[in-house]
Amino acid sequence: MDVVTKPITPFDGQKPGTSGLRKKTRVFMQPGYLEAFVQATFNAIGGVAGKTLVVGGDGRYFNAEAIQTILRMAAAGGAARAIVGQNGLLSTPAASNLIRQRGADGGLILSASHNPGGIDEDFGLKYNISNGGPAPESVTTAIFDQTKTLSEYKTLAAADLDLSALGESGLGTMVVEIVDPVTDYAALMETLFDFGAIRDLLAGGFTVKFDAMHAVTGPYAKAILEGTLGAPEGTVLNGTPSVDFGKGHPDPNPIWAKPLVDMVMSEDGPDFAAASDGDGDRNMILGRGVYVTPSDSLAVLAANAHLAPGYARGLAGVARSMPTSRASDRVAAKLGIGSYETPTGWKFFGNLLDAGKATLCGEESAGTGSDHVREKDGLWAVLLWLNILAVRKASVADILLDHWQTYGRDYYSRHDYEAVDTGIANAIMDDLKAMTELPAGIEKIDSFAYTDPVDGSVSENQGMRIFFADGARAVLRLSGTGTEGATIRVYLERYVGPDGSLTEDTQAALAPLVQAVENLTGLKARTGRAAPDVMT
Ligand code: VG1
Ligand code: CO
Repeated sequence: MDVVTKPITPFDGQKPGTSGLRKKTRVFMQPGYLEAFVQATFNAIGGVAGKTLVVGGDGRYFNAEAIQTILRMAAAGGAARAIVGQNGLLSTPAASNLIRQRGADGGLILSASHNPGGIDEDFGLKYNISNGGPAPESVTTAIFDQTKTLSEYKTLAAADLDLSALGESGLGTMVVEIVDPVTDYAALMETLFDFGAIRDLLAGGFTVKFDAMHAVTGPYAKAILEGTLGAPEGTVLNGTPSVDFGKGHPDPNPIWAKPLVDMVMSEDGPDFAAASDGDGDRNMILGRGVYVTPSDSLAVLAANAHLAPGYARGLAGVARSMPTSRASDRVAAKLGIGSYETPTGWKFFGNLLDAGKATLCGEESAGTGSDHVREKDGLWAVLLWLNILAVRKASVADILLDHWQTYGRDYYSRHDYEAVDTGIANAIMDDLKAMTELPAGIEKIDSFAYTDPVDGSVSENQGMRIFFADGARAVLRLSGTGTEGATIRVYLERYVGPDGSLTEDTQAALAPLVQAVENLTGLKARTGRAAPDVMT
């Protein structure tokens, strides 16, 4: 075996963010850059000798090339086996499932998720541990430390492998196993949901559109929705993955998936529609005439999950990220089960899921999932909604209204200011933190810190929370997935009880809160922005 050791000078800034390392694709393509991060990861986990790794990505530009590099380095490090999705494709939840099902030691997922792809766009890489979930902070910190001191990396002098041929081959002493990316994942879905009931619903004329946004979920959605469940061909839109996601922004929100939103808002629109993101872990849920906010979706799923066979035994608890609205807390309280508030990023749910404290988890950024894997899962959320719709035989709009009439409504929106000057963004956050005198109407401002109830680890500075006297809440935090300047996220929510006014326009309902945040922070004035770039 021709192991080659190459000297390397550390690269600055290889610090994993909310979900792995994300940089411009050209940054990742610099000689040695990817290699440095991969070697740092291998070093941080005590090497890969004898280990089994799952490798796959969302198919974006540089995905296939990066996989070849990773495989050579894993082989040089003495890994026993690499399980790779055919053509280098694996959705993030499917990768998580494979790690678990195959008892792998970990996995490398190549994705910048909802960020656009292409040579001038974004690329990313993250490491998942043996439970199938994103590496916790202890591991990502160790990786970052390694990137600062690295002096060499190991690779193999070997030609590229054919990633399209299913089956096993050898790379040095490592076995490379190319698997169909969909099969195991689809089988898992069938164990959780009543496919018969969903099939009957679809056969009865209930119409569905799923927008794969030219990203990784296309093959999964086609196989499951149009294949197994019998939805008509054409149910899946933009279903062929492309390296630049059709030059789009594979982020399933009302801005980037606007054509789908327009479709459901028209009179002859589908009964149900959904979209997923670049790597298949996010979901946007729509019904005819209605957009379901991710926070509400989590709450509705928590209240109705028992209608699906995989959750018929009930839920152990529900966890949400801190900026997610408190709608799911209300459901948990009524069910008498645990509810948890974690920092942003799926890695913080891993311990709760492993310990059996939470069954469902969700984030306001269109991520929902359960203990079936250790990542959020876009198609899973779609199937759970379909299962619930099949049992309740009501429209999405009716289910949502019924939910608000039971629990009240948390009017909710996130306003993003993108590519803001980093200095200005930091100053806005610092000023908020330093504020000692609170203006009238504000009860408390704090910086969110989290103590993991399972291992006691503490994560500080996870966003500024502003609690208003009338019960409303605003949160400000800086994105950890952007690749250009800073992105300020402003999360806004206001609760109205079951007897209150439940069907106002969301932005109108939140307008006074937006003004209060502006008065407090001077955000728009200081960034020179008239309006947010994205409102979800
Ligand atoms: C964003 C979301 C966060 C999500 C993360 C990864 O992070 O806010 O909820 O977990 O993306 O999602 P940030 O730090 O930019 O706010 V994915 O689908 O992009 O891996
Ligand atoms: Co994603």
